[in-house]
Amino acid sequence: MTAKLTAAERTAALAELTGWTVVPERDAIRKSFKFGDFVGAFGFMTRVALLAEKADHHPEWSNVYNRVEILLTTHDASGLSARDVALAKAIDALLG
Ligand code: HBI
Repeated sequence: MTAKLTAAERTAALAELTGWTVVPERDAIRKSFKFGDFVGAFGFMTRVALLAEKADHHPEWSNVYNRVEILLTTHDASGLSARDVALAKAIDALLG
């Protein structure tokens, strides 16, 4: 069972992330990405999918042409956990 982050832990975690915003009604974090075209967006999604599978932790996400919206929360914990923060960091690392 993954534990939800406390308010202090969440604040500290968000300080280490760039561009991720809290979605209070979901106890989640969300970030939007924009690419040159659909292929760039889908290639990014492919790489994120491999990260997610390796982490056994999966995003809630959407794609419209060159844009990708990613929301991270932990279903097992009904809220934000360290797994979400770790995946967010790994996703950001894909873009350098
Ligand atoms: N992804 N976001 C998210 N939250 C989860 O709780 C979760 C997951 N991916 C897989 C997973 N849990 C595992 O527990 C599976 O065995 C269900």
